[in-house]
Amino acid sequence: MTPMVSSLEQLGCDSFFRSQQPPASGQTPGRVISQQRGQYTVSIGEHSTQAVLAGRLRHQITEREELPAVGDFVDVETHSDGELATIHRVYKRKTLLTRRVAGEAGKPQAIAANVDVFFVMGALDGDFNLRRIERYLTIVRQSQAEGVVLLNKSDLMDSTSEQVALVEAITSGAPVHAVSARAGIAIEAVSERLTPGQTIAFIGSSGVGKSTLVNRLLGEERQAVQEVRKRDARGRHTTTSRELFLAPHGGCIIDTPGMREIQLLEAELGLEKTFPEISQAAERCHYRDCSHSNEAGCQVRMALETGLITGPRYQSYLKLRQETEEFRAYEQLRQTRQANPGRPPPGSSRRPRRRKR
Ligand SMILES: Nc1nc2c(ncn2[C@@H]2O[C@H](COP(=O)(O)OP(=O)(O)OP(=O)(O)O)[C@@H](O)[C@H]2O)c(=O)[nH]1
Ligand SMILES: [Mg+2]
Ligand SMILES: [Zn+2]
Repeated sequence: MTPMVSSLEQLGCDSFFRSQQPPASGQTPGRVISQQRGQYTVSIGEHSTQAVLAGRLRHQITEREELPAVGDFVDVETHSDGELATIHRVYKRKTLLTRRVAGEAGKPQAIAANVDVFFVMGALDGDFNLRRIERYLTIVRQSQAEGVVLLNKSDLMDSTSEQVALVEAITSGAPVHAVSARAGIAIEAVSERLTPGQTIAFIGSSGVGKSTLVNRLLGEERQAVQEVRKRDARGRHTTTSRELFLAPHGGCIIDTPGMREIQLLEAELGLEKTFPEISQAAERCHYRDCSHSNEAGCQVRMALETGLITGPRYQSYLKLRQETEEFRAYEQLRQTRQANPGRPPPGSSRRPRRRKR
């Protein structure tokens, strides 16, 4: 057992979790702080313990995203030898960030649970891409957490205002800050959100400086950091697993490994919040399930022509929407198969393509 002086309140256990069913006798609540192949490190306040899923919980879980993730609150039963604990329950989540696992069509993976603010990070010296920021913000908003954009490495720039303005134009209200994790410039934008009971997390490509900022907030070099490759300015995937840390003045921080691709699952809410000008126009399209490509009475195309919607935003939206529709189709197929094992997959009964309003 590793000593870790903290209380569950400091770890973010508030009335949202306290008002859920209390732990069964012999069990204590805790928070998942890291995870390595089926084994979890759970902080139960004074200390942390290694834990595995109880057999019964394992059987109850039917979807992969129901498995505990970093940030989850769980009930554990510590055993008399004090070495290994079992997880009996996962609390209902405040927020949950999921993505599609690369290479496995449609499979959802929980990235982090119960995060209040996700800082979407890019680097001003090259690694920042408006379309990728839109993608991250869509996923963050779908998770129900708040999104804030950080453009890091401002120490390398003479001026940042132009780039900040470019990004602000596509975040639909999410704040954008130019910061330097290494030089400690403007990081109040982050530390002010790091208050007792709050959980913040960093996501973004490898090498943008997530772990450098985490170390600065923790006041010590807890996370390994590595130079980006000179050849292509890419990061080296230094951080390899997600981990939750308790900050010295309260608040929890989750560092994540740089993700090469982050594919969408269900993203309706995220898209609506990230592309408000498009979803507003789409509400007035003639066909409810308009694909906004060439239908008559498409208000999105109309807004595109009048310049209310820009070309790159339109393309970006269509791409993300396509992804989330692929996921839905896959889910539907999977659920039908689960409900009728042995039956041939659906597809023969064609739904009418368009429903007129
Ligand atoms: N100039 C400058 N370099 C920075 C800054 N922040 C981080 N770096 C450097 O960028 C490189 C990558 O930083 P990391 O913190 O390892 O990046 P990361 O986002 O955690 O990367 P992964 O763990 O691979 O996802 C290191 O060499 C850092 O020193 C900054 O504000 N300015
Ligand atoms: Mg890192
Ligand atoms: Zn349309």
